[in-house]
Amino acid sequence: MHITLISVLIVGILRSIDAEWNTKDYMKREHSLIRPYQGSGMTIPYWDFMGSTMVTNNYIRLTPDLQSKQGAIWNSIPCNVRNWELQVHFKVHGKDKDLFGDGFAIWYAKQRMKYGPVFGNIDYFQGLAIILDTYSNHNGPHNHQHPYISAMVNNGSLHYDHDRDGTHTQLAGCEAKFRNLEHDTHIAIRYERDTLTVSTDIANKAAWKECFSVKGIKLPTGYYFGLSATTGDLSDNHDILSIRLFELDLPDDPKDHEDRSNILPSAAFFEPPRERVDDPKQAPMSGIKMFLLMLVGALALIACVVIGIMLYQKHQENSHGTCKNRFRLEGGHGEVT
Ligand SMILES: [Ca+2]
Repeated sequence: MHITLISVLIVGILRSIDAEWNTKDYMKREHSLIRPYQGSGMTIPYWDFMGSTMVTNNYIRLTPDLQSKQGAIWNSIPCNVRNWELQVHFKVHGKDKDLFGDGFAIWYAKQRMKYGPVFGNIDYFQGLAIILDTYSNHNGPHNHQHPYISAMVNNGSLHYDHDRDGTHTQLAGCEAKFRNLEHDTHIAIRYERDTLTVSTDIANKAAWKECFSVKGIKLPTGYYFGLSATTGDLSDNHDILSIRLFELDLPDDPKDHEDRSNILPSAAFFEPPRERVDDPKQAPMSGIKMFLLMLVGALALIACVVIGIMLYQKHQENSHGTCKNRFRLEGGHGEVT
């Protein structure tokens, strides 16, 4: 009886470990939101909600598929984890096949529980925004398709420009067709050693696909996680099924003990506005590749010239030699006769 119970427990523990990325990464319950959502009464432990947000047994609906709604949920505990990964299981869906919006955003921000124009949160925010934009606002030439996932880091001085879909303040982005899918859709935001990597699992393959990765991102500790969504003239259901925060186990990170509580959010690299690079991660790589290719080319050219000269000299020597031999042979004949 006891043995069965223990083995069931062990199997259960092993399974739960297996489901995570790294066995040494720890899920932080106080920054996560998993079913059953509700504690005693109507409250959700560690989370506050506002606006049109509706909590059901199976999902948290930030906005219904109705016009002019905004809703949000915010973690009530500041996050003091230095290296983390946030995994969000979401579902964006609606009646209309062609007309829908606006999308939702995942925040790691200083201020929480505020209404505003940026997907239901304040403009000039401080922190990080991962924006899952389903509606293209700009009328000019499009440099990418929607839905579109992008990242923005703000120290409080930048304005999110809806008319340009935030393209001139984004760090990086990728197209992602995550809307109205029958299967589960997930996004992972990984912040590890000042590198921000956003991946999606929207192809029903149970595997992460990298959307983009940006180095040189400095985020303070002590900010709050939140999710917000808005609808305008166009609408969609923006549902959150679960939020899981993992503390990444990086024993070799020397900066792990550096105090990050009072720094301002900053990003070393910004994408040039309007000039969409196909893959932001490969942009610096191709420069190095080009240089290496040119170097190899130059070396090959020098080698060719040197070998050419050597061959020419050898050829000259050989032809002289042949002449000499012939002369000797002919000479020899001459001597015999
Ligand atoms: Ca938009």
